[in-house]
Amino acid sequence: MNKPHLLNVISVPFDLGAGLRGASLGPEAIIQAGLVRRLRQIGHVVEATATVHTPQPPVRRHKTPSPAAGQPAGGPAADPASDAPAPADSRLKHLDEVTAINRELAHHVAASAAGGRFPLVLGGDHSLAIGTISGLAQTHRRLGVLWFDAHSDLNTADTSPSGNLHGMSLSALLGKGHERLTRLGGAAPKVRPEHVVMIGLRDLDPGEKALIAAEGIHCFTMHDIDKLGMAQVIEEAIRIVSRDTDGVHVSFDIDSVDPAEAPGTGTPVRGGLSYREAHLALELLAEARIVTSAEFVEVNPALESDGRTAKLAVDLICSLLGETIL
Ligand code: 4U7
Ligand code: MN
Ligand code: MN
Ligand code: MN
Repeated sequence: MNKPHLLNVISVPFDLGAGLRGASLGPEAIIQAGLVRRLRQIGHVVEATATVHTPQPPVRRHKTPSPAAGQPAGGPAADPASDAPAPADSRLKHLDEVTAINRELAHHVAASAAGGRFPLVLGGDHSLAIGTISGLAQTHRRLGVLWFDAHSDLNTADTSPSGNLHGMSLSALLGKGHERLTRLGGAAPKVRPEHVVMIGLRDLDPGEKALIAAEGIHCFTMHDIDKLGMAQVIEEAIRIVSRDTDGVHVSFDIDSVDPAEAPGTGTPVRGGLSYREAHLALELLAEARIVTSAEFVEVNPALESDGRTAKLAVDLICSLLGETIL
């Protein structure tokens, strides 16, 4: 087995980055499916499991006395002390909440990584990658990122068909989009396009395709996986993310897996990774011993009755962390 890790399991019951509610129940379902026991069986030391909650909304400070009862309060008061100067954008749904939770998450992840721990984040929706990776960027200046997803999450307010921030997290990390997201927890960009590899893609919007072409982001679509096989895809992906990097993060959107295996997710797309393809990818990463942090997101237990998607997430996490068949 790999050297045992000191693991910090960081649960984030948050789903306002997605269009459907319910991914906030993901962390609890994954823990209930036996994650911590399985990780300990592999030999890892699981330290305090933290839960990151949305902080209380700040008390609005008004320059004038509060409006009389019955009068509209107007928009949020501008707070000169805040480091969030740019206003919200109506095309970015729940921007305030997404910003707040990701700031909290970035603090947790930065502290964990700085302490030499392996941060394992359980989502929650994929907007949380902004906090996770912004936190990691504080200790990893040249972070490699393996992004498993049916989608590329490369929209911005200008290209998003939905306004949902879970479809804009990777673009924000690359420095594209609203500055409250791109500059969260440190200067943009948090990762460089040449250090990102996407695996499992099969549903992209036109603006996302344009950004991939413009930035030259390495992508292994389902077509590439069908053609080359997962073993070769991961071999090439490992080469790319370990070239000139100081850590490798796995951002695993459960909708990368085929909906037949992972029905409990908000944006399923048919034609995804098989159960074994997903496991093989993560087993090969465990063997390569390059991964320094991970997040598993978009498990939505409200969309299924048998808990199979949370169970799948536990199995996949254990493969990534060195559980072997023999
Ligand atoms: B996920 C979508 F339009 N591209 O932007 C969008 F198809 O984190 C979906 O990968 C985004 O699950 C899916 O809303 C975000 C849509
Ligand atoms: Mn995603
Ligand atoms: Mn997705
Ligand atoms: Mn999704």
